[in-house]
Amino acid sequence: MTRVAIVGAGPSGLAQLRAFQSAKSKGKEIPEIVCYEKQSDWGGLWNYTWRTGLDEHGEPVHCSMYRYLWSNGPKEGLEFADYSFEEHFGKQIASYPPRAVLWDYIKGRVEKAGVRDLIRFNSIVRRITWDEETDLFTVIAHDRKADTESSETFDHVIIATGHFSVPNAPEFPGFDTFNGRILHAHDFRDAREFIDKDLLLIGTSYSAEDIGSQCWKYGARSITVSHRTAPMGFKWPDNWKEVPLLQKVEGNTATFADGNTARVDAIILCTGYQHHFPFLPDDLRLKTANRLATADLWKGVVWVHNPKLFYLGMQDQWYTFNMFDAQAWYVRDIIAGTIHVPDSVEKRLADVTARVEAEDALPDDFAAIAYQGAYVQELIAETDYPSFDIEGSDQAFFEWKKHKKEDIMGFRNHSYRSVMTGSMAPAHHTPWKDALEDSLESYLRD
Ligand code: FAD
Ligand code: NA7
Repeated sequence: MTRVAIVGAGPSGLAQLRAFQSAKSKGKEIPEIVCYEKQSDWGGLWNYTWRTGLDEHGEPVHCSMYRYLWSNGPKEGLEFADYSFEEHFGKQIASYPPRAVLWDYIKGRVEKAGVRDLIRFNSIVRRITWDEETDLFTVIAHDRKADTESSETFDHVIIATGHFSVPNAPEFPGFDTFNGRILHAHDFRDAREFIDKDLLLIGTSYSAEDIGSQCWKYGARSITVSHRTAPMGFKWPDNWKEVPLLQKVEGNTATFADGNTARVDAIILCTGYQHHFPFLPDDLRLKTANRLATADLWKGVVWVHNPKLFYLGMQDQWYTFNMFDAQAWYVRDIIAGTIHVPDSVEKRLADVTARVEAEDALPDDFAAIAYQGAYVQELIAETDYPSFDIEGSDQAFFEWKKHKKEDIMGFRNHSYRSVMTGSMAPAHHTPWKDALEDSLESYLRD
């Protein structure tokens, strides 16, 4: 029987498990599946931990999420087409759920599918190799609870280990003598640590925007955001400023490229993440920038140099959960033999080149959203994943961008219409900036 290994039980790995289970429930024969997950529970980044650095087993902590994190885009852009928010919660809910609410939703679908038994928890994959003669992969994993190592062979391997966990952490002159805390966004957990502090953030993408907003919401004295390329340019509160790139720190004084200085208590590097696959040899390891058209993946999922190896969710993301679904259903059908992969590396690479060129020609973020929406559409058109109004989802993202521009601390008070069920999300009972308590129970209260 065909054997498939899935590495990671975050949203991408879980999408793959659900894709196979969905085929099985329709009477199709599916491969034997083993999913390896290094954490003790599922949900990937959404499985929050207070820990930073090393976990209870001495392995690098995967989690990059923090307390008080609310969805940074509308839930109407990420809803599963086969499991709506209304099905899960028994009612429509507001559009920007906190982390705990989204984790609950992710779990609901796979609990219903009954796929937990396919996952080996506390099992970190240490090494994967491919043998040309047998045409098989060998997966070596370490069960950290039993403290035993296993070695098994598989016909296919699906990498779903995410790419927002291993920090890209540049150093700036003077860091080694700075009189305060320096951390990467990956290690940020609780905004209350920075109450009454003057904070310096480096970077201008989601982490800088959202960690800065969290710290502002919970009472930081001031937020200074330093950019390498361009400022974010939102209408920030009075105690928030954007400055050019940091040049050096001396004591607690930071100096920027325009010569201006600021006194800061702590520095948070919001400088992004690395695609990091320490368990893969050179011939199987993806090396790509964080972009919509990744390097070396045919249709964004098939490793061009060995089409028995797949990667899920390696793109930069506007679309998330339903894009991972589209990819998982697609990979499932390649393995089943109903979707055909071109038989030459050149043909597979030509697809990558075309995608890269198309992305490079996009004029702005709106076009980039539509580009990724079209990619999701392209994949689901070839499988039995329930089709949905992707242009309607694009629209929710367009509205979101507009609402952020209007009021960066108020965009999460808006509501959007579900393209899965057609119903409008209610307004949340408390404006985001005043909702300091954000448990699942509190968020779901009418
Ligand atoms: P992950 O969620 O990273 O899951 C990967 C899994 O692989 C983990 O469980 C990990 O333990 C496991 N793993 C890793 N290495 C190994 C190994 N060697 N062996 C075994 N298991 C391994 N998306 C949204 O849609 N909305 C948001 O609001 C949002 N906010 C975000 C905020 C932050 C701070 C970050 C970092 C990301 C956010 N995202 C958000 C994007 C996020 O990437 C996706 O939502 C989603 O978690 C990606 O799923 P994934 O399964 O691909 O990866
Ligand atoms: P991103 O989106 O990859 O952004 C990284 C940011 O870091 C970006 O603004 C970069 O600036 C900046 N950067 C990277 N290296 C440097 C150096 N050396 N100096 C200064 N600035 C630098 O990562 P995020 O963590 O914000 O977001 C990742 C995910 O987390 C995202 O999908 C969300 O869902 C949550 P640049 O523009 O390249 O000059």
